[in-house]
Amino acid sequence: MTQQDRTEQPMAKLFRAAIMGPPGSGKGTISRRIAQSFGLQYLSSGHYLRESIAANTEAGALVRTYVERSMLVPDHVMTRLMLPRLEQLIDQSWLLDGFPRTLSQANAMNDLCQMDMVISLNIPFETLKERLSARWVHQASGRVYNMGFNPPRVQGKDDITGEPLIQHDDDKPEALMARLRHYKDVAKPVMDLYKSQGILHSFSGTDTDRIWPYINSLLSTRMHTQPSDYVQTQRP
Ligand code: G5P
Ligand code: MG
Repeated sequence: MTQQDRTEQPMAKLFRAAIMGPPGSGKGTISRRIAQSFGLQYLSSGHYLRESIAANTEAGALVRTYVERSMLVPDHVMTRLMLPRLEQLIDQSWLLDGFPRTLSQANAMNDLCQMDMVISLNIPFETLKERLSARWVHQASGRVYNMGFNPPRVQGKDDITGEPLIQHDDDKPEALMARLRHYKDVAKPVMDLYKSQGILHSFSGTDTDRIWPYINSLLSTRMHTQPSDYVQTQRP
């Protein structure tokens, strides 16, 4: 294909979305379904933070002090972790899980690009408590299991690698309460911002499998039935 062919060929418009919700609300579970169904790149802030902790760098040691106490990692650390990754995906559609989480992070994102959609999950507190205490993860990949909802094929082992699953310190009860309380205070101004931009879509319920069809349908409508909205000429 020549350069001219490439510049004249129409391509799907980029689609940028984020998913917000308290700890355990199903951001990771739903994000993976969205990424798989709609072919979006998936970026999870929690996963990158755990990766940086596992790398044992100076930055990772700093991050660990916040994550282990279930506190938000400072905004400048988060934007330094996430924005360069987004800059690298300048020509791709993506879905962000867990970022932006504060107003300052949302403003930094706005300076980089305008998002098309923000999905907010509104899940009752009791449901969150039950879920997180049953959650186990595969440390290296970030794959998440739930002993009731989404158990591994072999108890205590990752489905793909067979390696042992672990439970995060921040899923233990005391840490969990603090995370849930703090989430509400910090999320409100972020949601207000996206509401004012007309891109916030909230979903309430206790079951991911019941919420998912509504999210799936919203995204299908946005991405498939209005193709003229999503066509642009590729940059030279
Ligand atoms: P994370 O990793 O982003 P959280 O605390 O926001 O962590 P978490 O815990 O990852 O969120 P989730 O992704 O919303 O939860 O939910 P999930 O993992 O999909 O589902 C939770 C569990 O419930 C799973 O076991 C799943 O299988 C199960 N489940 C899902 N649906 C159902 C259902 O319908 N029924 C049942 N029974 N089970 C279900 O961030 C970690 C830390 O990093 C820092 C913070 O310190 C944070 O605490 N951090 C940031 N700090 C500052 N700014 C940011 N932007 C930051 N991002 C991360
Ligand atoms: Mg998650």
